Amino acid sequence: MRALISVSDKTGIVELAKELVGLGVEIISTGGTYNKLKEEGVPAIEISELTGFPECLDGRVKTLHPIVHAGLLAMRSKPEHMKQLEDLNIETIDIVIVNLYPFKATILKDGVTRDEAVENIDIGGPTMLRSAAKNYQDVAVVVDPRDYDVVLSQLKENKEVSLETKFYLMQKVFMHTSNYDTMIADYLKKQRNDTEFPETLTMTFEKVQDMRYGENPHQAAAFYREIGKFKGSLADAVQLNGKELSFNNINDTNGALELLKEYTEPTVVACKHGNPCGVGSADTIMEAWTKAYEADKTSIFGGIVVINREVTLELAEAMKQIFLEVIVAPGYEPAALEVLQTKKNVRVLQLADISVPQAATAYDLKKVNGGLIVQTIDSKLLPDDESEVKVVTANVPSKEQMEDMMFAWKMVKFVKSNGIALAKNKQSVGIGPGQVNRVWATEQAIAHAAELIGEDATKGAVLASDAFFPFSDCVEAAHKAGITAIIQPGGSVRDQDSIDKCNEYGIAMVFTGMRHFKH
Ligand code: 93A
Repeated sequence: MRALISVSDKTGIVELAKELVGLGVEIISTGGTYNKLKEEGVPAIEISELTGFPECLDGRVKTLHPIVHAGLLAMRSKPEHMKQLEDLNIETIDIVIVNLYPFKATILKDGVTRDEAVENIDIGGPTMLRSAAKNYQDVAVVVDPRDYDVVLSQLKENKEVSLETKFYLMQKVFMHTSNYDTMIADYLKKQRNDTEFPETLTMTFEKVQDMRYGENPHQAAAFYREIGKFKGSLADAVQLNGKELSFNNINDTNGALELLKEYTEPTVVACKHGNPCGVGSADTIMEAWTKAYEADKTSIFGGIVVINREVTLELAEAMKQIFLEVIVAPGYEPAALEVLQTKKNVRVLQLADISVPQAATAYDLKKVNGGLIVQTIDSKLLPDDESEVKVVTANVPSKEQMEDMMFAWKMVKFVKSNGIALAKNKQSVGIGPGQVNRVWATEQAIAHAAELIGEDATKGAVLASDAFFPFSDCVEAAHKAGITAIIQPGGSVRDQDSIDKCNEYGIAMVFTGMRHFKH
């Protein structure tokens, strides 16, 4: 029996080879692997000796030789195949142990160049894996070090690897090589930075962990990480306290973080069930917290809080008073962290690059039954051409109103549609998420403000709408509540009705020319 061993990651290989030699297996190996085995006193034949051809081109050609591939692909059950091997003086290879050039580790290195990445595309390794796997009835092919044991134990017990195991190993090979190639294709596509949608879409995600359950306890779930570097993403965060994140935690925290990235000044965002429930911006992070908290002291309970400044002791003490599921911030004062760590259940995460936005070319994927809908992320806030953002009423908004409108506009982008957000002094005062009718969303935001903050909360507030007003009824409702300025995309055939109503009530209205549906 002959085994070909060619591995980049050489952990455990000496022990395995020793065991194989003990079982009477002859070892063939490539340069680096051969040297390692030789150093450890394991007898092996160098690949160039087998092929009679030197490894060349800086190792780009090592195993790419018919002596290797005929030895792997010959079907032992076909007399013609065996006769041909004999005529060509080629011997069969029965076991292949290969792991590939570390393409993933290479692209994850800081400052890696494209050439370095390309040099780490393994050609000979996958070729051997595929040859061996295609001939799985006759060849046992091991690509995962976790399978060394099963192969060894079967060889020890039965002097051969069972057909069932060989089939399992074959299946793993094609899963592995297809993921390897997908990773390469994905990396190269990102290098080109295009937004083209390819004919077939393949992406590789690697499992971080199985989860206790999904959105509900009867749903199974796992978390997969996209391969690459994603600064400012949850995958980049370090957990400092609490249980592992649940499915809903990850989904909600992701949404909260994307919203937070819209703001540069000290800001706190509280989210619940995928919608913001309180947002505050201020000169200090403590004031921002107070605004976010006081916007809705009820819904924040069991919510997600994301913060774009270091958490101070004072802030930690305040957050400790309520039950929060997740807190994410770029840093924590040591004393603040100690306070938060006294609460066993709160998941505390540190995300240094919390404000780094996603690449505008990143995909937003949505699985539907029988398919996948893919779009680029909603990376814009306003149109590139700023002249599209215009005041459409006789009444021109004040500087403060304009600031509040932008504050609310950023927020409403992340409110489920139909979404309405009210703000005053850079504090969210009412949010109407996910209604099937826009006027209901408006009414809900107003009712939220009155119930949670007080009857006067909407007096002098501004309103942001994620999409245009189909009728002037929202303006009516806003006026009744004392709202003085409105920001919305515009673009309805009935825009003039809404403009007229605003003029009648002295409300200032701005059209942004950009819609932000979020379904
Ligand atoms: O450069 S390659 O694509 N050309 C080859 O012919 C080849 N054969 C095996 N890379 C090749 N390999 C890879 O070399 C294996 O997949 C393995 O990762 C690595 C082991 O090389 P060494 O034994 O010299 O350290």
